[in-house]
Amino acid sequence: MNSSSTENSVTAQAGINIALVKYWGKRDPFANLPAVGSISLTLDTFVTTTTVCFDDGLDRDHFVLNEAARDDERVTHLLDQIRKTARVEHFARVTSVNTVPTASGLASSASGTAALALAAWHAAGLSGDKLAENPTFLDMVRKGSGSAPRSLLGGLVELDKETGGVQCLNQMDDWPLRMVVARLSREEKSVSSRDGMARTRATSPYFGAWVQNHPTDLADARNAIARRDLTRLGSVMERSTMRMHACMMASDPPLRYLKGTTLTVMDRVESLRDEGIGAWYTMDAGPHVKILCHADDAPTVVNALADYVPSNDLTIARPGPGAHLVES
Ligand code: 2P0
Repeated sequence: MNSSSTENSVTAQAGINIALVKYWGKRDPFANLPAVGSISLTLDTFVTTTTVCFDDGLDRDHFVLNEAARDDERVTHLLDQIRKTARVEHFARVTSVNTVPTASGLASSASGTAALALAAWHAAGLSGDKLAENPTFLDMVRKGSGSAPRSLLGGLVELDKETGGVQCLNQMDDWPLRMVVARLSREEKSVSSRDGMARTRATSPYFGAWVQNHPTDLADARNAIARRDLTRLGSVMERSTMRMHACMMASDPPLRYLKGTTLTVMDRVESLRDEGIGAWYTMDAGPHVKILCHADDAPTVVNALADYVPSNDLTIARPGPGAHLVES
């Protein structure tokens, strides 16, 4: 690669993805291989846009996130892997703009890792399309964040537990689903997903049952997607969500990401269903609630939550594309 310049500056963008069938727990913490597979929906609304430039004028990596300089081990580690693969020695300037609340359980690590890896790969002069099928690239992305490989592809995506590979199950071009995102906090989570998963695996007596029952959730979700059966898919999503939270709550010390407002919103979603509106909730490693519904029902869901969540914190997200390069 040529030395110092900004001509190798590359920008990539990736959306967050929300798991419908959840990933929680690792079978190999070093390789960051999951104990279970997962199925997610990539969204178009909360995205990370990241520019990377390797520059021989730098004496260390510089990372700026939303205009604030940060030291982030995961960024440096990913850049180290790219440098090794591309035989590049220069440090990098990384500028990232995240429209997702960082580290609050809204999957910012997935969109952030996917955008960083894609931009850095190309900025280092590495080539290749279909990177979501490239084992070296996938390995780097997964080590950065276990859920990040899912953000490489758009629509409904399955991550295979055995291979770590991802595949698109449905591009969602002709299935108008929406995720209503109810943001219930701006606080950073107190226990990272990585630490939470390790604690759950080490101490929750339900971890074995979670892993053992998981293939049924995956199979039922795949089946629902193949039939475009939203009612079935929503039910499986809620079941997987509650099984994951039950498993982590049984850890020692207990791990609880859900807040009182989370339960209030869950109650309202259930009562919406009693009123005949197809809406289903899911929560990740944070208090926020994401509600899956048909596009036609999304405004009704938003109205129903208006008494509990400020309108600025309610967003109707559409299915989005996979990580892609954009003009700098
Ligand atoms: C998921 N979560 O499937 C699950 C549901 C949170 C709850 O993947 O340690 O930041 O980097 O593999 O990807 C969040 O975990 O964790 C996550 P690491 P990651 O979306």
